[in-house]
Amino acid sequence: MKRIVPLLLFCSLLSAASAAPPNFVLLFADDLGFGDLGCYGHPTSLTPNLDRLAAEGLRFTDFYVTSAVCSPSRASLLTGRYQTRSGVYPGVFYPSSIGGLPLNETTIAEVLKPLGYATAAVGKWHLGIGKNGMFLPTNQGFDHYLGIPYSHDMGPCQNLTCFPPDVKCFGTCDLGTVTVPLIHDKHIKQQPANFLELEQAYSDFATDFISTHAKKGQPFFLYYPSHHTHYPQYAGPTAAGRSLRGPFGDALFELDSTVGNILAVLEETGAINNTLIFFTSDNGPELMRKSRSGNAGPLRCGKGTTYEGGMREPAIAFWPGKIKPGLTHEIASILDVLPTVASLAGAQLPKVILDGVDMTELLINQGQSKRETMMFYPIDPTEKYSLFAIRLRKYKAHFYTRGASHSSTTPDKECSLFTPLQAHDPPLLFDLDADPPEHYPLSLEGRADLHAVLEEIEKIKQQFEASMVFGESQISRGKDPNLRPCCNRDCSPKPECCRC
Ligand code: CSN
Ligand code: MG
Repeated sequence: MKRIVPLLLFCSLLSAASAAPPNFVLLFADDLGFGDLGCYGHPTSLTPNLDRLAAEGLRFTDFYVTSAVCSPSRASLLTGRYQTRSGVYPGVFYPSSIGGLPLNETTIAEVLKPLGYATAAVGKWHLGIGKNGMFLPTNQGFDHYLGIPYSHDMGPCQNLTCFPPDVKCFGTCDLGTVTVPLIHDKHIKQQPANFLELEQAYSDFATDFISTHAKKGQPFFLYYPSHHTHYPQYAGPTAAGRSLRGPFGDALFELDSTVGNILAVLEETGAINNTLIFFTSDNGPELMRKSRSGNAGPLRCGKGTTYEGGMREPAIAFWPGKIKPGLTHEIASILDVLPTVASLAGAQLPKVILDGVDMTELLINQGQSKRETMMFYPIDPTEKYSLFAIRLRKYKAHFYTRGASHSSTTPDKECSLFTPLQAHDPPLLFDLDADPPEHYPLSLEGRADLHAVLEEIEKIKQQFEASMVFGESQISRGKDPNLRPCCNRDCSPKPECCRC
């Protein structure tokens, strides 16, 4: 036996050395909650392909984002760092925002480029455009980009094409700004974007990219942050009316169909056994949209809040032959994607403070997570208030709670916009294993064990806050209306004339 072990080790090292570097497909849903997928228990969602990834891959129950809104969460996913470091706060970028994810931040795409990876992003960027498109994906490590660079409600949408075309879409979105552009690399391809054809265009772009590089034998990284499931929901002719759940369900089904197309091309090209597919979402459901909202399942509140519903997300890791089917209750985060990708590819980590940990052991051997804590920043972090909550193992302590406009209209008043900031001293403490919905704060009376937990959390908080250097806020750099994308550069009157 003793002689066999080194031999096995030698063989596996040899095969690891000769194996082609793995491909990565990173799927990121928008405003999709913990309870929205069929495989997370939603009764009327139609998500056969995502459910397949879950059935044949590893499904997470305790996976976290770093912000209950979009841009900060995306910054953390692509950099492995809390948004406070990169300056992607408070709130989100707008079409006329001056700032973006700083160019000196290192994205996953930039981590992989030196190893010869082909890289592409398709969908919702939302990390800035800036002057001359300086913050677009093609300046952040992606060879190619096709997409709308911010939320698709950031433009007039009362005429957003729904299906069938005579069905009026819901709401009006942001009037008075440019209609949403579809950008290819750095150029506006279409304005306004045609939502009836958008998913097909994204799917074709994604599958062409995979097919081209798989056939060449070049390793690839595809990042697909989808617009789907964000308000206002849309779906093309093959998806509209297909789910029992209405417009939200149809949008989710259309996204799921693209996942199916991606799986099919990975299978056809034989790349599937050498590809890690990772799926999660940017923040919890926008409950203010009522029956057109996502769903946080058993978790409290949603988008905009630091309750679990705002920041705990569905997550699935799929890699046939490498990741065994299963379920994990380990704590993990979008922060951990960059270190994991780097480790699996054999890439160098950026020489900056990283907040993520390598999940390889957890993925491949269903081992323990290296992560014991998760920090919860509000959507507008400041050095004064700093962390709103910390999770340590199964415990979560809230130092502050607050409702949010995005989570209003739920029967739970703690989620509502009209519930102002409340400080908690001692912190509200929950046992998330026993009480995932955070309904029953633990009584500390006579509980030396819980006092010890709080003391430990307090120490972690002090250490973390003392070491956190806030990057200059990129979103507070403000707006310049001239930066709004316009396909008809010198036309007037703007923004109405920005149509091509
Ligand atoms: S988000 O959604 O971009 O997915 O977070 O479309 O926080 O003020 C959030 N916000 C518009 C949005 C505005 C969005 C905000
Ligand atoms: Mg979002």
